[in-house]
Amino acid sequence: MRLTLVRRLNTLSKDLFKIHPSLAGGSSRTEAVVALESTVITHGMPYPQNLKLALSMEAIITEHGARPATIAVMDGKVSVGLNEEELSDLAKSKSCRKVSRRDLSDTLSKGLHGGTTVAATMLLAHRAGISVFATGGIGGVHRDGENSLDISADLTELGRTPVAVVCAGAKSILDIPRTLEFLETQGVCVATIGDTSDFPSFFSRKSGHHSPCHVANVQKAAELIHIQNRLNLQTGILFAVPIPQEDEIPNDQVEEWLQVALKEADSHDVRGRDITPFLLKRLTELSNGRTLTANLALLRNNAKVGAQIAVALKKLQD
Ligand code: PSU
Ligand code: MN
Repeated sequence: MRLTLVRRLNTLSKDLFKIHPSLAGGSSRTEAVVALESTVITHGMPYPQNLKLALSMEAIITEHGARPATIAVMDGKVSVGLNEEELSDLAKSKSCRKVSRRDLSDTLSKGLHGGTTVAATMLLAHRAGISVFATGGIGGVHRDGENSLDISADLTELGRTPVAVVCAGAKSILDIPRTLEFLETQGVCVATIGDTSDFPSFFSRKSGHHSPCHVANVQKAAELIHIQNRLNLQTGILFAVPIPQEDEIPNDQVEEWLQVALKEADSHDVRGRDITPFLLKRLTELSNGRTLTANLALLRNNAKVGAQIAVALKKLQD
C-alpha cells in the first residue's frame, strides 16, 4: 500500500502505526488534513459528551473540506484516523492512559490503549506528515509552577515539532504570563487570530495579557505557517482563537470555581498528570455543567478554524 500522508514513516517505524484507509492509499493527491488529540476524549470530559464531541469535530472538519485524523494509541499501536467504533471504545474506556511524549514507548510496548496529549499528538502528527492540529486547551506552566516545576510537555513539544496547533488560549487553571514566557524561550510563535490584542483564556475571550502576535484571519494564519515551513524553523506555532462570544464565561466567575477546585486538589494531594483532569472535572461540577458547555463550543469552533487553515495552507503549497 502506498501511503500518501505517511511520508516520514520509514520501514523501522511503519509497523508501529495504523493509518486509517481514508488517510493512506493509492491517490497521489494529498488533501488538507487536521489532526485531533484524544486525551480530551479519555481524560478531558465525561461520556457520552466526549464521544458526541469527537464525532462532531470530525464532521465539522469534513464539512469544511479537510480530512480529520484523530490520533490515539490503540492496542499498542499508534492509530492515525479512528473509526466510530474505536472512538467509542476510547470514549467509554475507564482504563485508558493519558499519554504524553514520555509515555509513548512504554504504552506501545505494553500493548495498551492511550489518549494522546497535545505533545504526543503533535509529534505523531508530524511523523505522519500532518501539519495542522486542532484542540481546545494546551497544557502550560501550572500556578506555583516556579516551585513545583509542573510545566506541561506541550510547551517543549511546541518548541521542537513543526506543527501548528489551534487552541482557545491557555486555561486560567494555569499561570498564563509564565506560560507565554516559557513559549517565548522555546522560540514558539504565539499568534491570536482576529481583532483582539489579548491572548484568550479558554473560557473567556480575554486574559488580561497581551498576545505576542496577531493574524487577522485564517488566510493570514496559513501564510504564517507557510513562511515558517519555508524557513525550515522546525518549531511549532500556537494559534489562539477566542471562544465564540455567546459561549464565553467571565474570568471572575471561572476564578471563583477555580479557587475551590485548586484548594481541593491541594488537600487531596493531586499532582502531575492528574491535576488537569481533576480540575476540569471539578469545574464542570461546580459550574453545573457551564464550563463543559463552553468547552464543547470552543472545541467545535477550533475544528472549523483548523480545517479552514489546513485548506488555505494546502492551496499555498500546491
Ligand atoms: N486542557 C483542557 N482539556 C484537556 C487538556 C488540557 O482544557 O483535555 C489535556 C490536553 O491533552 C493537554 C494535556 O495536552 O491535558 C496537558 O496535560 P499536562 O499538563 O499534564 O501536560
Ligand atoms: Mn504537568
